[in-house]
Amino acid sequence: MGDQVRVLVTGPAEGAIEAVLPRRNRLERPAVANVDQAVIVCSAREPVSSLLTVDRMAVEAVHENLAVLLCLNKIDLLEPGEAERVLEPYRTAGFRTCSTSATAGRGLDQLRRELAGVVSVFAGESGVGKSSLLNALRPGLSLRTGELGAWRRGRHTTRHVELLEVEAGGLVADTPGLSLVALPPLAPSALAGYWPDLAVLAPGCRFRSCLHRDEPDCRVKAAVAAGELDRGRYERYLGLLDEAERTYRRY
Ligand SMILES: Nc1nc2c(ncn2[C@@H]2O[C@H](COP(=O)(O)OP(=O)(O)OP(=O)(O)O)[C@@H](O)[C@H]2O)c(=O)[nH]1
Ligand SMILES: [Mg+2]
Ligand SMILES: [Zn+2]
Repeated sequence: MGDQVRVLVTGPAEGAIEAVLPRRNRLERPAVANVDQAVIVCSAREPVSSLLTVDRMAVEAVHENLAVLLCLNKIDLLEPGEAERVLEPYRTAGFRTCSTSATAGRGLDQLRRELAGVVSVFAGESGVGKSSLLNALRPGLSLRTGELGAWRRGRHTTRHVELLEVEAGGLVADTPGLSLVALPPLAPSALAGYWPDLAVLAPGCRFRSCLHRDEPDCRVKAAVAAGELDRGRYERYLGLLDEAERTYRRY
């Protein structure tokens, strides 16, 4: 889905596909090609999204040259100021963000603007409200949405993918998936390159090969200590770094 083709027009309403044009990218889950942006949807209540999952999806998106929009949904369940606290580290990292409530109809105009004219794929844990958001964006659409289970987790309601047209020529794929791409294990030394907030600091480290963990004169660690880099983001980076080391060696 999402392939661009060259069509030979053979009549007033007729054509034949001559060629499938080269793909800019191709995601595995959902299987969509030529995507411009990943909309990573999360929620801070019912369910509480794992930020590790959010960060992992952001790595995958940056790896695939996708623009990232982080969308915090279900803000109707949050205290004032809470949405800002969740989103702030991501804005500082250079990602675009928005906060929405699909059920209370909040933040939808901004989300519409972010989707205009580009091909987006919605990703995020089950139950965060991806299908609900698309339904809210496009009145008349009725994607199935799920009840939350006993643990306030979703139940993987969406099981297939469709490209849907939203405002102003934007196309959106709802997804059943948690992972955007099945990335081969990344080299540990390459991982930080997919974290925009770490990557900008790395040239300040003493060693070019710095992994920002145990090395002396590390600009990244200094930034965490000084409160310039979000500690949560940094710790999740360290977690994925360990994981990269385990899986890359085995690969
Ligand atoms: N309070 C609140 N509930 C919401 C909001 N958006 C969605 N929900 C509810 O959350 C539940 C899950 O919504 P879905 O849209 O099915 O979630 P999904 O992300 O598509 O889930 P999967 O298809 O399983 O990946 C439903 O009961 C929705 O009514 C919101 O903004 N606020
Ligand atoms: Mg869904
Ligand atoms: Zn470093």
